[in-house]
Amino acid sequence: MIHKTIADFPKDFLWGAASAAYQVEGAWNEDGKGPSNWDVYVRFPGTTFKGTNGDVAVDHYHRYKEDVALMAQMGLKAYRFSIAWTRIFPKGRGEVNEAGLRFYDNLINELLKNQIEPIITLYHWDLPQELQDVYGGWESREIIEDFHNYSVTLFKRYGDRVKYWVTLNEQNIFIMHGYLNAIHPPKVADLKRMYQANHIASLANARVIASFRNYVPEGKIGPSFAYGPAYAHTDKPEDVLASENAEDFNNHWWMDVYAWGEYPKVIWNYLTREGLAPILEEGDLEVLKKGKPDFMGVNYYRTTTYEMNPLDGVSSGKMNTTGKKGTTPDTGVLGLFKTIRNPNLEATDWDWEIDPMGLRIALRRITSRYRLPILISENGLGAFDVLEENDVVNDEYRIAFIRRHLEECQQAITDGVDLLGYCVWSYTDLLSWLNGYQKRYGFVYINRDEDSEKDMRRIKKNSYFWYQKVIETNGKQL
Ligand code: BGP
Repeated sequence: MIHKTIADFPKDFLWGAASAAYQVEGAWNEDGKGPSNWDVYVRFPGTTFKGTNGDVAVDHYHRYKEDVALMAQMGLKAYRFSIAWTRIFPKGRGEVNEAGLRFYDNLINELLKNQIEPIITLYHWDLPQELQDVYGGWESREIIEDFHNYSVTLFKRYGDRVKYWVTLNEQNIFIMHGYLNAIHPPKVADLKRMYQANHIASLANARVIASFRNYVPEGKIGPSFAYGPAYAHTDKPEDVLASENAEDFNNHWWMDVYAWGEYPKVIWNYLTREGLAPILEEGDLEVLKKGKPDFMGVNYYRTTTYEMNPLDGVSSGKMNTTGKKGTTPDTGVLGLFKTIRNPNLEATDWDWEIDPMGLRIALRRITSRYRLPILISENGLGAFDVLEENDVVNDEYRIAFIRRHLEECQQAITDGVDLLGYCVWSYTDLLSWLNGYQKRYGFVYINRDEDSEKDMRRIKKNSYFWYQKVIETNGKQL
């Protein structure tokens, strides 16, 4: 669709930026915080890039006032952050830790004082280790009750001040990396277990959304899904079929459940034939159906292009965690699809294809299929930034990246997409789970690297000043 004129961004558009507790806070064992699965996992040799961990991260726990002051100066309208479950319940359940609750009280109040809308993520991957040890974390139905209790504690405490809530961050990623690719905790590679853990996570998600209505009736809640729209490599029908397989298998498997409380039929059938479908208990589907979100949160980084994969084709891949371009092999599911590099797109140093129009396609597909408002809860560019003399970081490539994605958001709004906001990943530089500190995303440079914490001074990159202008003009000046 080529529009003759283009719509403005809505007046109350949430110009935001995002982070996650483990990636920014540090203070991993302070003020009563218990250990999370990530606190434990990073200590196993070879699990993260150069053995990096979030013990100190970028010290946001101690420097949050300085960080919020920078947001305020920028004019940021919304800040998405996650709460560390282990600060609130050090053991995941049982006694609540008042000091943990107070930290987020202070952060929320500081944001509100500066007219910044807080967006809370309930779960951004840092599971209480105790729950992993006692009952196997997401593999046990016990977690549904514990996650509910933790979430309700937060609704009661912050619901008077916080309107926007994200339930699970990228369930598709933490489940697949944790139970299939074995690169996140609990480092399992077992499809059957993966689908079961995923089903339990979906139940936990839906249950919490249903309860939310009782505690924060005016609030808005939804999951954040890592949506990578599928493209067909060629117009050969078998490649189109492969991309349909991928869209159903990698995306609808989650989003249909969020929006409709139903699993996609074709994939359900496939998994049943393979003996991999999750076990449904009585009442499960009703729970799922009661968990309809107010919006679909979308973390968009890239599209993926597919071709048909024979039954003896490619089945496993490896992630590029070094930033050495061109080191990601193709991957796939036998008989369903395999990935292939899209020759029309440039890629980042970590081989993530850059596709701004793919974001419009993502927003359109969600709107057509689910008719839900959308919050872009993450989008951004991981790059090697260089700190030049006089504290200058000339990240023109990041400006170009975000500008192009925002242009496509505006096209999507003109198409009729109900877009609530756009959160750039990330506000400050932070720890990338598997890629260390060298893969930077922030508007604010943090002076630290893998080898040294240095002084962790905050430095405004050029993109900071650019986004400031974008917000000031409500997107008129991109
Ligand atoms: C998303 C996560 C974020 C963040 C981002 C960038 O999947 O929700 O926490 O890490 O991706 O990914 P990476 O750090 O791997 O470059």
